[in-house]
Amino acid sequence: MSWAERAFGAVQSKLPLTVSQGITAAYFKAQTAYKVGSRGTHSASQSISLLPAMKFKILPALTDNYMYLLVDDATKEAAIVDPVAPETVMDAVQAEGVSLTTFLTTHHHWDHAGGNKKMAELAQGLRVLGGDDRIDALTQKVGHGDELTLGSLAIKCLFTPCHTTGHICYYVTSGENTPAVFTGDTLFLGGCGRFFEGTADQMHKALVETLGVLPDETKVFCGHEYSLQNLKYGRHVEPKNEVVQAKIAWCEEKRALNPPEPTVPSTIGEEKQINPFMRVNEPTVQTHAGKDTPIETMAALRAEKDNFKAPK
Ligand code: GBP
Ligand code: ZN
Repeated sequence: MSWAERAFGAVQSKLPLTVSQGITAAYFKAQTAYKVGSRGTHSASQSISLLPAMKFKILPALTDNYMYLLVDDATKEAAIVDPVAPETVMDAVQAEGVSLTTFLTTHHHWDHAGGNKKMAELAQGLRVLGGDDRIDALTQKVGHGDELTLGSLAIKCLFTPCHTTGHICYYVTSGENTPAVFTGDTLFLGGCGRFFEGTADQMHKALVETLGVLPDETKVFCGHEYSLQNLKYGRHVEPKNEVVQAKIAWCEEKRALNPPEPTVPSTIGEEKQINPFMRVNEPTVQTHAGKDTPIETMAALRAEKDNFKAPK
């Protein structure tokens, strides 16, 4: 862990919320200006259609965050996942000609929920969903299994505490369409979030019992572009896993473009083949960890990944 991450952990746990949010906001703004410049973005924005009903727009924000605009094509009603950069969101809403009615907040961290207040002022009368009282502008606190609709789309809330105690993933379906899930900082492409407020047992439940039972074809839209560093850790855990190696090569191509392209979405089926944290039942992964139960393996992997430096 770097000094900044250590400091962040201390800030998250010890200080009153308003103070810690101010410090965190300043930290993210400084990092973004330093890493991508005041006008730049870390990735190209990209549109994806799961025909006929769902459309997604991937909107990069800060140094490595993703926001997602989710559109019901039939009614042009839209939801935004983690709108940390309100101007970017409003531009996309206008360009797409959609009507924004809903914020889906995955968790209270500033780089996800830090735009809620300003967004709620820019686009009034919206429903703001989330699973944690620390989320700004919340109008509807949701819990496991809660369902809502966005035009013809059905959205189901999946409670996945561990990275934070109130983390929610949002599972979207519509008839015969390929389903999608927004996983915030619980499941990343090839990795998972740090256990800031939870245990290995909880992450195991989240990844294996809650997300891992979704249909294999489900598209996974996660909260950060961490794919290459995660996959390089995955290669360290399972050096002989050829699916991991192929995915590293594919991600390297995407990230070498100018501007770099997002490596999201993956799918649940793919994650089960490449993500060591979803593979804690595999003998290869348990052997690497030197453990013989999935939960001990999960704890050992997370501890090792916390200090892992991916080779360039
Ligand atoms: C990286 O860029 O190398 N591995 C990251 C380090 C999510 S953001 C940053 C990090 O710790 N990111 C968090 C995480 O869970 N990563 C998964 C992993 O490292 O395997 N947050 O808002 C995090 O939730 C945050 C903010 C964390 C500021 C640290 C700081 Br400093
Ligand atoms: Zn987070």
